[in-house]
Order: sequence, then structure tokens, then C-alpha cells
Amino acid sequence: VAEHAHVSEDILQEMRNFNALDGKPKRILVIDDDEILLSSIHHMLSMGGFDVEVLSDPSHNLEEMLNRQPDCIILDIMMPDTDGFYVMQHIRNDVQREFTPVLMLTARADLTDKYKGFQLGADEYLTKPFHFEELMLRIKTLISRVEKYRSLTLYDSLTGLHNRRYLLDRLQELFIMHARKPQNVTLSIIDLDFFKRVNDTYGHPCGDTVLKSFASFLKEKLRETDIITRYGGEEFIVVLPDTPLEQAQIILNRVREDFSRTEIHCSCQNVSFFQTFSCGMAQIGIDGHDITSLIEYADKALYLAKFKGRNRICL
Ligand code: GH3
Ligand code: MG
Ligand code: MG
Ligand code: MG
Repeated sequence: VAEHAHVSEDILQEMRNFNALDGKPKRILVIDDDEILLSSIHHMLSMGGFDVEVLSDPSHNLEEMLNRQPDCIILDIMMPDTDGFYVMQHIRNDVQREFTPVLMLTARADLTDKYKGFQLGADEYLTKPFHFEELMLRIKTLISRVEKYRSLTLYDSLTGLHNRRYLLDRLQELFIMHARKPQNVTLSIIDLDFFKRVNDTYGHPCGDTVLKSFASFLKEKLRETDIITRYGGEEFIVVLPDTPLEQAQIILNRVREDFSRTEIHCSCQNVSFFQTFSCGMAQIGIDGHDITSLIEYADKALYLAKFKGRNRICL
């Protein structure tokens, strides 16, 4: 295959910038039986700062490679033990991969093949021989779109925390993992105390400031691996993986105390005040065997915390 292996320095630089954006290079999975092609794609994409993984025989460890959650997949059609259409179908079979961009890269230039690829959910279709510059630019666009989509649908625009939709996706994953191998996962529902008063006393913009300050506070106090979400209004849900209930209670109690002593300043009204929260906790597998019952359990505990006088945690 006479690929046009030359890539201009401009485009390479564009790719390197793209991959440096959030400090995590984009992971590309290349599935093709042609070892020479694999190594040249590996070489060129690596020059653009991509994190490249190759798979020459998808009849082996395809699932394992897909579980490593590539940001984009480059997929051949003609392979000895399986064909790309089958792999395409397999990729889209899992909802987790519904939006993973797939670019089919094949010697088959028939329109019917191309249509079949698109019908199965391919995002792009390039025929060999191809230009590396075109390949890279298309990959970049595909990944950017998905990232934009994710940022719009999985984050809360006021606080920048993840939103309810994201939380439910992650909980679903955690329940599946828990069914395979039980683990200590604790869920906490946090609700700000008498928050309506803040709005009533200082106005809605001040209330917004409190929500934003609280979000930053949580991010600062909890770990990178903890799932911190705005569940709605002035309610937040925090999921601590690998943390039994007793330990989670200690952590959240520390957060609660620290927060209750942190003065919040609202510049729009030039006022400072204190805010507290109440919290209800539950553990996956013990207090709930599905998402709904787990959240219900924690919600009941939260209600108890409110009932007992607020600014406290109940199990
Ligand atoms: P409790 O201690 O029982 O939780 O009392 P509360 O006042 O916090 O509870 P309530 O549910 O009565 O009030 C919640 C308030 O949160 C009412 C609503 O206006 C406010 N709120 C919800 N979302 C936002 C938001 O995005 N910004 C602002 N400023 N306020 C919000
Ligand atoms: Mg092939
Ligand atoms: Mg509430
Ligand atoms: Mg409240």
C-alpha cells in the first residue's frame, strides 16, 4: 500500500497540541491484519502525540482492548479470521461504546461496503491508499465532537461538577463490577441546610455562589477517584469507591466540619456567612441491590439527618 507517509510539520504540531490539551493523550486502537500498515500507523500517530494500540487479530482479545476505552478506533474490513463488519457490530453492541468514533480504513472501495459500514454505525470511511494527514485530521474532528458532546451532557454548567446522568452511568458500571467481585462502595447524598434562606435573604446569585463554592470545596477535599456530582438543585451525591461505610463516614464528617467552619463570601452582595449540610449514606450491596434502592436508602438516612437537627450525617 503506497500510503502518503509524509505529514506536514503544521499538522503534526496541531495533533501534538490536541493531545496535550488535558494532559492525557488520545488513545487510538488500530485493528488491521496488515502488520506493516499497523507499524506505520503506529509510528505516524505516535509522532502526533497519540497513544496508539494495535490489534492484528480481533478474533483474540478484542474485548480486552475495547475495555481499555479507546477514544477512537481505526478498523480494517478484510482480515483472515474475522471481518471488520462483524467487529463494527460488536463495538456498537455495548451501550458504553455507543459514541466511540470508528473510522473504517479499507481497500474495499465498493459503495455497498461503504454503506454497510455506515449502517453498522461507522463514523468515517477511508479507502487505502490513504493520506496520513487526512486520517489524522478526521480522527481529531471525531474525537473533538465526542468530547464536546460529553462535556455538554455529562457536566453541570453552574458548578462544573459531573451531573446526574454521569452519576447514573457510573453507578451502573459500579453495580456490574460489584456483581463480579464485591467491593466497598459508599454513596452519600448531601443536601445544603436551609438553603432557601440564602436565596431569600441575599438573592439567587448569592445562592449560586454558595453552590459553586461548595463544589470547589468538595473537589479540594476529596480524592481524584471519588465521584462528585450535583444531583440536582442544592443536592450533591458523592460516591467513594474502595471505601467501607465507617471509613466514608469519617471522611464525610471531616468534610462536614471543615465546611461548616468555612466562611463563604459573596461578592455580589458583599456579605459573608456560614453554611452547613446534612448527609445520608448507604453502601452498595448492603443497603441497596440496585441504583434506585441504594439512592432511596441514602435519601431516607438524609431525611433522618434533617429530622435530627441538620448539620450531621446519618447511615
Ligand atoms: P432543608 O434544610 O430542609 O434542605 O431546607 P432547604 O431550604 O435547603 O430546602 P428546600 O428544598 O426548601 O429549598 C431548596 C432551595 O434550593 C430552593 C431552591 O430555590 C434552591 N435552589 C435549587 N437550585 C438552585 C440553584 O441552582 N441556584 C440557587 N440559587 N438556588 C437553587
Ligand atoms: Mg486487511
Ligand atoms: Mg433539597
Ligand atoms: Mg436543602
